[in-house]
Amino acid sequence: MSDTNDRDVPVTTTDAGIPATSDHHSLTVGPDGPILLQDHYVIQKMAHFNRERVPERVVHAKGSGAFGLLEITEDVSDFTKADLFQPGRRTETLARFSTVAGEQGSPDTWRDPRGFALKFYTREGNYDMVGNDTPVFFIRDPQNFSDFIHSQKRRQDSQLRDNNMQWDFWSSKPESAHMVTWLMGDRGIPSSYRHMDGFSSHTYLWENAAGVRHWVKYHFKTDQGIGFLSQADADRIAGEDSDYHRRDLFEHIGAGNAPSWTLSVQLMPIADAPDYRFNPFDLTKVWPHADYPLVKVGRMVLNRNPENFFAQIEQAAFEPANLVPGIGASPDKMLQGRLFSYPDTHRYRIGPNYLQLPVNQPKVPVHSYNRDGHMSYLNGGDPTYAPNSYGGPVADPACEIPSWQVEAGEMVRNAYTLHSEDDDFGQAGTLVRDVMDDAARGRLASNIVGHLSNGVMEPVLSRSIAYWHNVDADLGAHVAAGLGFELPRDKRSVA
Ligand code: HDE
Repeated sequence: MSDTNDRDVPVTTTDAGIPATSDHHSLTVGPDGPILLQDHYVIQKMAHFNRERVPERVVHAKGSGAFGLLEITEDVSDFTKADLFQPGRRTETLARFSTVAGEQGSPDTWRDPRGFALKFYTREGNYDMVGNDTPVFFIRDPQNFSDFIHSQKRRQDSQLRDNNMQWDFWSSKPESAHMVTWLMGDRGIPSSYRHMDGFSSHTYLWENAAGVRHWVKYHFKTDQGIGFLSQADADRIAGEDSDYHRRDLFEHIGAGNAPSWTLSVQLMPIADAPDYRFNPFDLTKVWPHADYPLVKVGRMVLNRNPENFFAQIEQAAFEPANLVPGIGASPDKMLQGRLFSYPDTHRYRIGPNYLQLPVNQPKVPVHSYNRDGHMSYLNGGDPTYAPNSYGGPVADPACEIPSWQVEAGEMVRNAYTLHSEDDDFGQAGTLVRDVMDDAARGRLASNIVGHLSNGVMEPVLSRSIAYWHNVDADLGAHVAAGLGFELPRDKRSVA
């Protein structure tokens, strides 16, 4: 039986590999009669079609990805023993870039942070660095995450997005000011995924072979240069091509124009943290480069498009808890929350054996004691329990990921202990006054006024003007004037 026909193409089959006898007609009684239940092929096609969708990501639903390599060009072995960061090491990599609040079909050019999720298929298992295109985030405690996202997505009643909701949340949470300044500025709408930076945002922990530890923050600086879209251009493009960034990435890589990023890190000796002038684990803050300059590590190149978007990108599962020896977490409460949330979302969205899917499988043998579960096909053989007397795998204490000294204390629900310069508006003001130039400040004010002019009402409006006044008095005055407000001075303190 040949498995090709006279046109030398494969013969259509059912999912069981059985040759199909027609690509056009269901099996009926006579040409005009009813379809027969025994037409297993047409039933399988219709039934499978009804089951093609898996739940989209609850955040970061719209995204695109590519494969490539991370190459370590410098020697940072004094700071970490992690194998993938050793001099000269080249590691296969998967990257997925995304917006946050939009659904799968939403425009790539909406104003939003961009996900910058990386999976490194290292020789010690998968290491996932799941960051964003901003070095900070809106909130400090994971308990607020679902509330924050609810305020950015769609209303319960109209299913419409609502700027008033967004500003109600932001202006009620002054800790969001630094990130909202990034978001309302030029970085809020990158011109392409190739023209944006990536950051760990969180602080992680590195340990070298001698056990010396440093807190670390990652910076992936685009080698293409930062590019951004004006609000007007982004709005126009959203109507012309909702997949503008997806198309750009796919077509540039397809044409051999591989984008790259230079990886550098900031390193803080572990002993510096307790007395540093602000909490170095506070995700709403950056570490000034004057205090902890960038140390170059290597280069990431994305040079291979996915062949099957659903299998390789839609089902890709990134998790900050995938930490390999030499790299640890940190007391950052947001990171702590994420260590749980990502594998939880994958078990729900894809299934308990999501790590057996080719795109999520490590490139090294797996010897875990897990077994069975839906769609299992890789679990190892017996014994499936430890300890055992029959040659089962044995854990290696030397591979413990680095940790830190935790002071015992009462169980409390509190904000972080304040450091001398902990505040909510200082770094946002520095970003506006010292990092942005006049033109960027002008675009920031215009973007804020434009966003606040769209459906935001009292008491949110006045609170939002006070919020911007607290970031920077001139900016606050520009925003107030842009909205036709002249706020009495005493009204300018934010709650
Ligand atoms: Fe996420 N985030 N996140 N996030 N996040 C998800 O996991 C979560 C946060 C980021 O391309 C989800 O697979 C919590 C910060 C990226 O597949 C979910 C908190 C940063 C992606 C989740 C945060 C990120 C996600 C939804 C507050 C930058 C897309 C789908 C503690 C440092 C990854 C999924 C991809 C996706 C949880 C905040 C980045 C729900 C609980 C901060 C790039 O698990």
